[in-house]
Amino acid sequence: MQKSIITTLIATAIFSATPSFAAEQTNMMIMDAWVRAAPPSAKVQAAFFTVMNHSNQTIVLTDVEAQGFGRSELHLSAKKDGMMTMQKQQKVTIPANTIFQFKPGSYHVMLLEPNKIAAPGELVNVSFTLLNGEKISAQMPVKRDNSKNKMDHSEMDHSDIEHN
Ligand SMILES: [Cu+2]
Repeated sequence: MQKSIITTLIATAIFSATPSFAAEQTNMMIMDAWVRAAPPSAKVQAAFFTVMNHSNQTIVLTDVEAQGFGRSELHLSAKKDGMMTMQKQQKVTIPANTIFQFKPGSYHVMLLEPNKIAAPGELVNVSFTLLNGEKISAQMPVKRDNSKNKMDHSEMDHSDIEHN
């Protein structure tokens, strides 16, 4: 993994006309990550976490994949006409020197096509691809949602909404 990152950075430095990311490895941390527990029959799970961008440059997440899931997507939830909806994002931009939250009702990672729904206590390895080609991954523990309005949100986010 380490080697492939270095190779990517070198390749970027040589071939990119605008090597703005090539000078240093992306200084990004993923904190407080968790995957929301779901019934074994669920079709999707959502992952939440905090991204700390410790650099003076924008970080752009362009893709995400998770072990044990056929497909994963960057999503944004929003309230529209009193209904919670969510949309796939082609990218998520983390401004320089910012703490950016993926949280219920907002940005999240949608884990689709589970081999089997991840149970509380298990870890899901989630890996992000950045615009500069770098990959950053995190182990995200599965936890039950303790928020007050979990019923509303978990049901709406995961059962009533179509994913395409
Ligand atoms: Cu979603």
